[in-house]
Amino acid sequence: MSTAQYSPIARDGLPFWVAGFVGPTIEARTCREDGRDVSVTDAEYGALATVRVHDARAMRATDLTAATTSAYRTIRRLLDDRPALRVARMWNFVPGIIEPVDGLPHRYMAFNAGRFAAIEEWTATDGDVAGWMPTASGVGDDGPDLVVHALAGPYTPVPVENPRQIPSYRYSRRYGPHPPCFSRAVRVPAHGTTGALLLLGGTASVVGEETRHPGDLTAQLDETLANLSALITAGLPRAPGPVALQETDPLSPIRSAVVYHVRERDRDTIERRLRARLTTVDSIEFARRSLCRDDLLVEIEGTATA
Ligand code: 3EB
Repeated sequence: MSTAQYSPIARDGLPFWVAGFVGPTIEARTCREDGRDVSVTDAEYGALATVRVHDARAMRATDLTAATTSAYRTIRRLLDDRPALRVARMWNFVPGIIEPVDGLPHRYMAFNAGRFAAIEEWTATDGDVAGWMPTASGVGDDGPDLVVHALAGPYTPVPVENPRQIPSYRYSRRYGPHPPCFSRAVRVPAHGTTGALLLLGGTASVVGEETRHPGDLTAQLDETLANLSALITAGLPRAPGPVALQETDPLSPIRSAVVYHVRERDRDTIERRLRARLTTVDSIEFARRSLCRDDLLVEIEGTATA
């Protein structure tokens, strides 16, 4: 499907477009510490930092929370050593994300508590939460490890919220004692051009803070596309000009899409519908994964450009 070359960067679940976006690798290092692999790839246009916490699936809730905070602190420390870079986007792969752990219905809640604590520390030094919060994906993993990736670059990412959705960090306690913490998208300069790239975080059939259309794949897909349209409209303001001459399909700026789907058998249906709706994309990747709510069937992330 995608023809992008990923080679120098260990993929570890990262989408193909990331390698093309950061450009050639300058230096890649990995070190193993107690129970974790920590790696940084310095590239021409930014860096990728990854923390893999071994066997997080076997952890108690409190240990998973602490391990998550610690992974975020490690990423923060790695990037403090690179003061020109700022974090634009994170990927979180949480083992057994919607399985219960100790008193919690889902392991995602233990993860969210740890991420919330870490982001609170970050904002204590960086000021207003909404002023810089990275965009993210938070999905499941069938393996035993917690994997957290951060993409940082030599720019100030501009966070974008979706007017159809409550900001994740203001979710009510219905979705757990600590809210998730991510912006819906960030806008960054594209490498070597004056154009902007919108990094679209994981987008699902969530309106306000509620899941819409539980159990209905095509309705969730259409709601997700409506969310992506609203996000692109909010994040990529159009040049002024006669309306008739402007692009009318709000999804046409999408360049890459990554689709996470819960059930293997839904892939063909999703692909057919996306091929019809995303007529200008360069690549669509599919990955079967659990999602962070047990009533979601599909989530889409990617990039868009004006
Ligand atoms: C939602 O609240 C559900 O936890 O990092 C999208 C993007 C979602 C990121 C995360 C979760 C996360 O919209 C899906």
